[in-house]
Amino acid sequence: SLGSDSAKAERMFRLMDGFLKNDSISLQQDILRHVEYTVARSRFNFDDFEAYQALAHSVRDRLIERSHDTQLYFKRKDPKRVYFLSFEYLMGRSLSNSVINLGIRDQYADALSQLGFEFEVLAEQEGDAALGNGGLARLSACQMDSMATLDYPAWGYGLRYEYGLFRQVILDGFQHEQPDFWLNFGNPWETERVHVTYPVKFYGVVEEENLNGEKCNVWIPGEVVEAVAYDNPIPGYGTRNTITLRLWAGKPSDQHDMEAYNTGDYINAVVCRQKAENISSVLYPDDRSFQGKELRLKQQYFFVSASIQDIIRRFREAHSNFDEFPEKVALQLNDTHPSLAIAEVMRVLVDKEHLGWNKAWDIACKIFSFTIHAVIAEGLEKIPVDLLGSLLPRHLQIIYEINFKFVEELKKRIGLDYNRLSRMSIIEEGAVKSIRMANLAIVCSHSVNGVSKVHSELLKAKLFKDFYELWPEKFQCKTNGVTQRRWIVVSNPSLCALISKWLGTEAWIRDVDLLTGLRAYAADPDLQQEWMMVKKVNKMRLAEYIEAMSGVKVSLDAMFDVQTKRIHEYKRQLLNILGIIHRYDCIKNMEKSQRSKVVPRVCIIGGKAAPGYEIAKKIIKLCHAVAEKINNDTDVGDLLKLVFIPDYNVSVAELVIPGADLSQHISTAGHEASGTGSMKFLMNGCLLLATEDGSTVEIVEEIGADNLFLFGAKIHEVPKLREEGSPKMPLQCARVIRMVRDGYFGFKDYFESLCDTVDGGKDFYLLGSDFESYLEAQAAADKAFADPNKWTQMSILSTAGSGRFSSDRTIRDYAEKTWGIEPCRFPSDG
Ligand code: BZD
Repeated sequence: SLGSDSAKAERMFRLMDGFLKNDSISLQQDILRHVEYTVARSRFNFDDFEAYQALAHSVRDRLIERSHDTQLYFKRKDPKRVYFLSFEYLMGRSLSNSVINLGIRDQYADALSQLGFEFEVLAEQEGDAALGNGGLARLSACQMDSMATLDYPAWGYGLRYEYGLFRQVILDGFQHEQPDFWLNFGNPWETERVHVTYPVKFYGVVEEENLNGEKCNVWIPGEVVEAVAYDNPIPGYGTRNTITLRLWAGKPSDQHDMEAYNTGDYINAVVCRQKAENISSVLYPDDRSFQGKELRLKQQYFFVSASIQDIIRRFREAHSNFDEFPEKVALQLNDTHPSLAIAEVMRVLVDKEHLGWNKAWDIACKIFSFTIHAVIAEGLEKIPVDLLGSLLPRHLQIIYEINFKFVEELKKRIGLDYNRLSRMSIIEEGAVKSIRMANLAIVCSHSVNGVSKVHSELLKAKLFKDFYELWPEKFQCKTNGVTQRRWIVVSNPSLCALISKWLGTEAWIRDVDLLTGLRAYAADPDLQQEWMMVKKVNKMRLAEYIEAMSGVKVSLDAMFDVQTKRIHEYKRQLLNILGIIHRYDCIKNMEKSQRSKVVPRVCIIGGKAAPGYEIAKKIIKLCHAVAEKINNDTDVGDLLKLVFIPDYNVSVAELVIPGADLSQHISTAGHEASGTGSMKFLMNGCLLLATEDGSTVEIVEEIGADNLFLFGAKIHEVPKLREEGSPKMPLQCARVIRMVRDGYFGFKDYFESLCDTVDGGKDFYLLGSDFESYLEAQAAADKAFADPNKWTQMSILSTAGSGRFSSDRTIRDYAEKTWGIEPCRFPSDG
């Protein structure tokens, strides 16, 4: 009989035959069971995609098991938890990453081969989860992997967009955007929690009510939308811990529609219900700046409100006194996008929990911390007061109150310095009165950080100088990092095996500092030989992909020179293209006898332009126009090729990065907050050609200036160079611009405005003044590549020095110094 709870649990465990097993027969049985009953295909007749689906479902079962264990364990231990709030996550594919983190990749590969399938081929069937734009979103994904691996009691919260980042299609060299309806073929990783739903309110009015003799504010909403949770398991590596990324989707709220049904307008009521789903339907594809659009604001509040309700519900399961809230909860704001959470926490504590304002504020100030990813004031989010007031009337009142109290306090500290007071105010007066979300986040957070050393210094010296002077202790630096699990183990298995062989251990996968052990062998001819072989194999893979995508055949002996990232003027893909034109021009004008000295190059560019970003789109077109000319010039042949890789995303990055010899990170100094692509290339033994910007400065500290190719103006030189204008555009630069202007690559009129950005008198991004030193750095790279042993040594040293740029280091730093949380590891070996 089922007497006690533990007897019940015991019996259930026996009925289920213990946990899922990972021997080859069990895995095969599991996969076939999913083919037959989940995918509903005959196990005697299913294709690769169906095999992938079944495989994914069998992996998902194992993830769910671990996730249950982890959650129960957290519940029992009740540690302080961190809640990571991010509007965007670029997870990419999950299959390979999951089986590697679960430690059962080889078992699966084995099981599949006995069924006549190849693991790698099935893994290719998976589409990317692209719920984000660029660096910020991929960083969130890397950090989730580290939080799970380091056993931190963490949750990620975000939005489940139905349309992820648009797919880039190139027609005639022009970018076109196509919707990414990524859920079309189902998503085996997520679990819909139909019972985890919360109402989210919008519009309406605030009324004052009398509650036991005390005045209190009651918000009567005009619209209510239900948020439903979709849970995505994030497995750690070498641990049983599996944490959750909870994404919210909109669904209609029954509550709200009652009246419409009663008045008989049935059709209209049903149509209105659908509006609710629109909230989470599409990701904004622009990573440049804030969007003062109502839908964007609705998305932000929707995700914040549902997350806060969920966090408070979990807290209440074990606690009744909000004094304990800061001991149990840390909330991390990933940029300003989720910073309405501050007003929401205040609203809940004051209006619903009836805590006094000061007490509520004290709690809020202890739980929030804030990461800034922007560099310039224009990149900071501002929300028009009118918009906020109509959508979230109570929140506007709360923000006014926060600001009033802050400014009063400030006056006491700094006196009546009205200029400074108005700069620091959360409210910006002016043509469009707005809320400065960054100011709100800084005022409330106990920690504010930049994402690299130079960025954090810039925040203190420029963007938030006034705040730094007021609260120097709040300002921190947390240099970004990326996860070596995804960026070496998953994407470069041969390099992974080689590293483990030479270090004599796989421990570096969890303890990445061990990579420095490779330094001792950097000059060893045996390692160099094997290292070169690995690179060759990866270049081969990439070359095949390039040929399939663009029809261009490339030589494996050439240097693969890659610049892949979002297209932005400040990232200077244009400088790269102008450099390529210069290289082409030089080859054309060279004596034939001299050509044997040219180091052959394959230049690879990839990235998406925001749909409304005209100049960025012109850069893409120019790249194609130049490629067309060069690649069809038989006279130049293998000495130079240029290819544009369309639809760059996480899974394409996993193929491109391991195959690169050289990668370019050439932003105008002072414009890239950190840059994380460079870290992935570095881990894969790719040499960097870079400006001293963002995290490159720290990469130089780690691997030494001799092991990469630096060029260009330094951060402190930029303002002066800009003031001077571009007094003399170097001849070489002027010449290549002229070629574009003269129609050498066609589309002469179309490129005019693009050329103007360089030689039109302003040259804001300093292409002209950096051009010569860029060419010098390129020449130095050519020279180094001509000596394969030297190059390989530099490559080994790059990987060896990449440990500091692991997100494990970043997350440990946040956990220990900012969140005040400790690992909470399920007692098992993983
Ligand atoms: O964040 C990027 C920075 O530009 C990089 O320098 C930095 O390495 C990464 C990670 O810290 N910022 C973004 O990716 N920003 C956005 O994607 C974004 C999205 C929406 C609105 C504004 C910016």
